Amino acid sequence: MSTYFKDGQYTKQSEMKISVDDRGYYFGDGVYEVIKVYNSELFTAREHLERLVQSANKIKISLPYTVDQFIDIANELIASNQITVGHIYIQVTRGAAPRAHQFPGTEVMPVVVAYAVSNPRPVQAITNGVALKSVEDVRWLRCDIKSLNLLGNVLAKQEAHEADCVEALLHRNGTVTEGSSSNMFGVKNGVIYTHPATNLILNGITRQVVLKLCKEQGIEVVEESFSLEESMDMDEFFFTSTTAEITPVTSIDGKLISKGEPGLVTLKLQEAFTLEIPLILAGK
Ligand code: PSZ
Repeated sequence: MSTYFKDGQYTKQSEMKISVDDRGYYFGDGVYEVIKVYNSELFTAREHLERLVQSANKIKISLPYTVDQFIDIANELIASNQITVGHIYIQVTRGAAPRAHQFPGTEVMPVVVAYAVSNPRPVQAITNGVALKSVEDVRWLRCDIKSLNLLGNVLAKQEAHEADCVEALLHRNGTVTEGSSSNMFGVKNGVIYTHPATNLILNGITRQVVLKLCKEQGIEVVEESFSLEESMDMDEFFFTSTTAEITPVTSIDGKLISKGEPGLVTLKLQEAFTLEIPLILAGK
């Protein structure tokens, strides 16, 4: 039976109580983070929690805990649930109050929930690559906020799954933005292209690790948007996220990319990423 954290208390999941008046439930009025755990240790936790602070600031929620307190909570969940490889989920909503769109009074406190789950690295997808389906990006214009309001992402992912694809390749009027839960990268003539970190994408922590690795490996990166048409013509394609790490793309809308196999630049980055995990865990 897994232990969850809510508002300062550790409780069995089956005994957790959340108000039906929680604004997360009514409006998706909150923010969240997913932090990977390797070897029972948090990976890039500070980067994720600093982004949580920024997301909360952008929607005017003041977090009840500091980054260090969140790290303590996450480590307690790893220990009490005996997680070796998995992830921590943390969400903060604006609190529980009778339903009204405007913010409740300052007496209403944000509600913090966190839990830990075991899940292995997605070895098969990472090794063999996966298929993408292009889907129009109809989300709002603040995709830089990691908000609980995920309906656009949910519908895009479902559309991809219904087409037997693992992820949706989102585009606004033909310009590629990101995935439904990932950042997208194309490789052409040895140069990596990815959408700049604007309001139209979430600036992924894995994206930032990959950009750092590119610099170290001497791989040129151009943070400029590209079209869906250009995507089809890339030599290689991959996407990144906390759980997907660096997942190669072998087809887009049924058209093979890089002959349907992970490309060499992608493989080089995957190797560098795997080597980076113990270094980051050791704080180097
Ligand atoms: O378990 C999963 O499927 C996860 S864990 C995190 C994500 C998926 N995705 C985060 C994400 C996202 O939701 C969107 C819209 N864009 C990019 C990303 C990648 O962000 P990082 O690398 O920080 O996880």
